[in-house]
Amino acid sequence: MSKNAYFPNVSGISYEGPQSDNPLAFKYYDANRRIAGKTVKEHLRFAVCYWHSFCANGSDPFGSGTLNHPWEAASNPLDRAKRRLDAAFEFFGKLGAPYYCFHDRDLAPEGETVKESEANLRTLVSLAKEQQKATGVKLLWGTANLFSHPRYMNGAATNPDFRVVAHAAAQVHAALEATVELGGSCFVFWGGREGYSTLLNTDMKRELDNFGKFLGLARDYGRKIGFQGDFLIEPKPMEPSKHQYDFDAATTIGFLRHYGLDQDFKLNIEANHATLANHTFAHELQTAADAGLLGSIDANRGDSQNGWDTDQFPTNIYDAVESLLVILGNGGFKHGGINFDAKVRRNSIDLDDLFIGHIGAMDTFAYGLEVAVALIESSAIAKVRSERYRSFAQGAGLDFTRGSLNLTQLRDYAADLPAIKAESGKQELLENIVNQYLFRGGKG
Ligand code: XLS
Ligand code: NI
Ligand code: NI
Repeated sequence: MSKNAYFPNVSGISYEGPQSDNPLAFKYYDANRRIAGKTVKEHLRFAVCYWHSFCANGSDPFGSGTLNHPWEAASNPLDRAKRRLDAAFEFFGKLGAPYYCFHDRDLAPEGETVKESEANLRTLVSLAKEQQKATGVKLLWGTANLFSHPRYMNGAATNPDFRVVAHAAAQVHAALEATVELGGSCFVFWGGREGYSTLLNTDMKRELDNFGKFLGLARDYGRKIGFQGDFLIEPKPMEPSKHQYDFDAATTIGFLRHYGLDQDFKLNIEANHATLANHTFAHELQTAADAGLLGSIDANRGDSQNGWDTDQFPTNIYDAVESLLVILGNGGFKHGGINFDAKVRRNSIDLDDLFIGHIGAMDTFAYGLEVAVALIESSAIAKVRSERYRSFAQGAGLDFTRGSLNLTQLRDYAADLPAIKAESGKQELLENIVNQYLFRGGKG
């Protein structure tokens, strides 16, 4: 297949700077620019997601597909998968994306039997391996789609029917092998239908125990076949289930610790899932980071006027700054990266729109990176924040921090205190500082 078969109008996306009017050029993402000790590309580790970009056809609950992608024009599912792979790698190369992510069923079609599905996946994995070698594009993470097929309507690892649990295990078994074969850095579990609709038919304790057990088995097999990266759980509060077991970061951290999985599993935090849980993206990232479990992110955005996973491309530079402050504050990504779990709107039907969506998102995070680095280097925010907690850095406050005061000693300390003078939280000042760096474009 020619390297120019599906996107003939686009030769490649390059950096042209903020003054460029070319919609098919980066205005801010300058991949090889060095900042804070690394290139922008190394900091951000962008990944294109296979499902939204190459598998989805724009259908929604009210209407059928609108996108009519040329790579879908084959009647045999395996041929379609091969064409899709060619289109995907042509796109990754032209965009300059260093990574991609997939579900097993994005890459290869499900067969009639477990064995047939495994064989289909192996066929596509060997082709993907060749493409990776030829282009240098790498796999950020793989995952198993344990939610689309009707057999999973009552859950996968948390299904009340053991046969379905075993089927889910077979799928994870193969998806792990695929991920290892392709050198993926992470393996994700998004608990699509791991949850329930009504307690009247649900034994929640059993389902959670089964889920914990299942993930432990996946970890054991992954490690056995040489997977050294992070296993990741992607929290989401709802949709498709009414109650999802991995509601948010805090819930998931408690789950991982309870089942002894927190040494191997970290979190993949998605922006739109955070807002669905009534949190900010930054809150979820910080919760994961504070637990030592921030692994990777799914970058996208929701819509503030409605309550579902609209998976739009992220364009909000303020959010990008806030999230990168947490990510950089945590030492940056190790195995993870920024996966664009985002799709063009169903009326964005030009093939160019797929590039344009990614360009905007990559520019947003590149800009956010500049601003976040400048803010961190200036210590403007950190100074105000540490000043607020200075009373814990000395005297009785330090003793308390070290755990050497009991409740009576605290009482005695308080009894001797003169009247406490309250201090300002300085929120507006801090918000203005963030804006000040945004106005300057992050350039100190
Ligand atoms: C759905 C999830 C899904 C995961 C991968 O809401 O975001 O796309 O990222 O299974
Ligand atoms: Ni996601
Ligand atoms: Ni999502």
